[in-house]
Amino acid sequence: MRNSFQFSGTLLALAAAILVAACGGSSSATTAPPAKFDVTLTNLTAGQPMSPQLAIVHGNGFSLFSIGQPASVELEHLGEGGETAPLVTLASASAGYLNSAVGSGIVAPGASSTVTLSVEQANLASAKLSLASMLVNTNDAIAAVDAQSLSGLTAGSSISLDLASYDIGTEANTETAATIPGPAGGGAGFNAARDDVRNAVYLHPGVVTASDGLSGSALNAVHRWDNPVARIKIVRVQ
Ligand SMILES: [Ca+2]
Repeated sequence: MRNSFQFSGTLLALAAAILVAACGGSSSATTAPPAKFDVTLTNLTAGQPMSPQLAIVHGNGFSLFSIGQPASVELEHLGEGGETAPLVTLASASAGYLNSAVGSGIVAPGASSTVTLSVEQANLASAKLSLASMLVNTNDAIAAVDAQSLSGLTAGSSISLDLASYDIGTEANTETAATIPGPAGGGAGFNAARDDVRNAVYLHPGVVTASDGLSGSALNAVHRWDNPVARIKIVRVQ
């Protein structure tokens, strides 16, 4: 009986040790869930629908564009035709790429659209958000933010940013219907030609429109804008 009792006691102690080890192991092996961000784009313009926004989270090693430098062909696809896939391919092949999301559809003037992005905790310190959307009643205008840091956002906090418009410098601002893919023109999007005043990204000077006498322009006064053209709100929801 004594031996049996000792044996049972040993088993109990062993079981307790395993339980403690299992609990301890489970606790230490649990990694914090990824940070999660809701990014909402609001179109502030009167007459410029915006293409589905592309939001990219990245570290060092990726840049959407550089002022004064030529746009990538992939950004040209977005800026002339609202296409996001080429830029997603470019970004995802870069060293700093973390995640991306594309809006669900055209963002009408006054409307908003939200995408959600996750970032692993280990990558949070260097995480940056870049976002771009085409003003579709233009030749090659985008609303954009380049490399906004996300590292300072704690769970439950948010920041809002006003977005300027950029001319990506890949297409002359003729404003003709044939060159404007949005509803004001119904024309073509991307073409490989680079015929802008300079082959570089710069702050957009705005549209001239037929209302101000630009011959052949498919645009009128409602398509004009002043900066900012959009606002984004970044909420860290987790
Ligand atoms: Ca242009």
